[in-house]
Amino acid sequence: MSSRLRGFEPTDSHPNPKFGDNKGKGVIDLGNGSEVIHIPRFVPWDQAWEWYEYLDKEIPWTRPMIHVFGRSCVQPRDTCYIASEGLPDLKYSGYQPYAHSWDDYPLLKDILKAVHEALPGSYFNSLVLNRYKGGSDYVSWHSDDEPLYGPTPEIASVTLGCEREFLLRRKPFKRQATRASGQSLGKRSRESLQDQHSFVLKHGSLLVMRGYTQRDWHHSVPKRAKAESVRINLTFRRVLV
Ligand SMILES: O=C(O)CCC(=O)C(=O)O
Ligand SMILES: [Mn+2]
Repeated sequence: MSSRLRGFEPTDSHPNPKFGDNKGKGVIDLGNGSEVIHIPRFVPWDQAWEWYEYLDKEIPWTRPMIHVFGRSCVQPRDTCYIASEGLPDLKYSGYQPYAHSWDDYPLLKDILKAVHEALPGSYFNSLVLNRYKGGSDYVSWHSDDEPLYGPTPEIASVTLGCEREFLLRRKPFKRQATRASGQSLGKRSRESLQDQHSFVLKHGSLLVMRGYTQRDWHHSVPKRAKAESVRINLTFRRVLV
């Protein structure tokens, strides 16, 4: 086994190693029209490592300055933005990333195709790539609720390399609204109104957030104290035109 693979041994095999193998797919109803889909074995192990190697080397990663809560800081992960031509500009935390072309990175078109095949009816035209170089790189609590994605964006997130924890937390005003309503909830409703969810996003996995997840929930990839290796994340979104 190469040193690249140390610590990343697959915990389960790929009995049917082809694209779109939805084995292990889980659909989590978050309630109130929000939904998460988790496909742990979206892409076969070796294929995912080929993608990782290419992206780690070829993507023009940057670590920009961003502005959060009135303060400037360096974004705590590398990033790159890809978008189809003619879309409105993306801007977040006071930063407007340069939109690279899909044509410059043919592999990204292949990955996009695989994501579209796994999610019939979906359509993505932009991609935010993130590279977490170790456990101290992270993304803090936020939602991808920029107006250019519309009210119910679908966001498909592929993980390559080191696994990381991904957290979802219901936004506070929703929790207050639910309690204030004073309704008595049945067992199923209580379960679907759980306020936090945690996923371990493994090498080759796909996580999808749908419906009102961005309106009603925050998500984050927290820091990890123990030393970790590099994780590359691809977050596909649809910018409305
Ligand atoms: O790395 C991840 O899994 C999430 C990244 C993310 O939330 C974002 O880029 O908006
Ligand atoms: Mn996000």
